[in-house]
Amino acid sequence: MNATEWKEKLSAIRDSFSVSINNVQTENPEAIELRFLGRKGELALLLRDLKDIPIEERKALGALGNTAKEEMMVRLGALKGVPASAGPAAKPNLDLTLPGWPFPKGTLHPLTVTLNRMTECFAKLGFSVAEGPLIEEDYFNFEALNFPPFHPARDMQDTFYVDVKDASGKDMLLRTHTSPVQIRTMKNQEPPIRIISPGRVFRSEAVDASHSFAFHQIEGLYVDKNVSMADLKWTLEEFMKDLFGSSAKVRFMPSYFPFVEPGAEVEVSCVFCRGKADGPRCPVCKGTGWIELLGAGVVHPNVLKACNYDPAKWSGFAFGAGIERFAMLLFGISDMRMLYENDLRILKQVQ
Ligand code: 2NM
Repeated sequence: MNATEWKEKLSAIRDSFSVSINNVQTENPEAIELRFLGRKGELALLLRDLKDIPIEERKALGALGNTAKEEMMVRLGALKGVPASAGPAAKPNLDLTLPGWPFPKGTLHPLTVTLNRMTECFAKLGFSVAEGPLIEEDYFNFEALNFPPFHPARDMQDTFYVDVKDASGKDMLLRTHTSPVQIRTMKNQEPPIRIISPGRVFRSEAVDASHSFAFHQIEGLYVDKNVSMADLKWTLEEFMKDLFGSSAKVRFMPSYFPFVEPGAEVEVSCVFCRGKADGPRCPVCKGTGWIELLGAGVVHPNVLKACNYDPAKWSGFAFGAGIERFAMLLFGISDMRMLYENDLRILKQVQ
């Protein structure tokens, strides 16, 4: 037999296979399978004949034969109710009660979990979330926030400037805090205002265990009639108790931020050693019993004026915190850089 004859024979087998398949009412599928695909079936015999054909043609013919065999199997399978594309599942001994493939679930990043928990605490107190652009104008990031013209925080070494100018011809910058979101909100809305603004901020700083040039902040703002330092203290106390447990205490230490007066650094009682002076010195609070976690204060009248709020009518409090610092405390992470390295041992520890 030569190659041409072999091909003709293959073609004839396919034709009679088709005829049988179309007459399946009179011929059962098992009989068709045996006749064409069985060990001594027509196709097997034809493939055996390949040995008489010169080697250089044999390969191509073998491939044709195999294609024909696959087609026949698929068509027979369809008759038996097995889907043609089912692959391994088409095997007759399929046990549907076996356990499925492991399908590992992803986890939320510790920073996301921390932010979600903080947002949830403030949501209960009536704060909604506000967001804004990462690339800001000098006006929203500094000027409206009562930064004096030559304040060191405006200096090139703290702020990343971008080679794009705003409408007033000043270089745009990467926001150094999320306060510009609060300014934008106040300019667009009348009091009462109760918002938190979480998001990424940028500062030109050397990276170490507690600093990064790109980190995350959450800031809060409440403006209404007669809002005072007492409201601020109550709000932050409630927040800390919710996040760290009901025994958490809060204390205020006087501090300075251009956009508030008075300003305070807010400390929470150490959640690790609970302020016990005996025993080994606590590495988190350094034995002081207190951890500095937020900056806060009563919104400066100049900030309210910049937003066209009358300081005689309205007052407000504001606060700001780094989300990384909270994440490190909540999940016992000692080095901020671990939050950015995507080591699965860090990523998988939550949930
Ligand atoms: C802080 C500390 C104290 C703050 C102030 C304002 C605004 F827009 F109302 F003036 N937003 N955030 C603020 C106040 C932020 O972060 C350490």
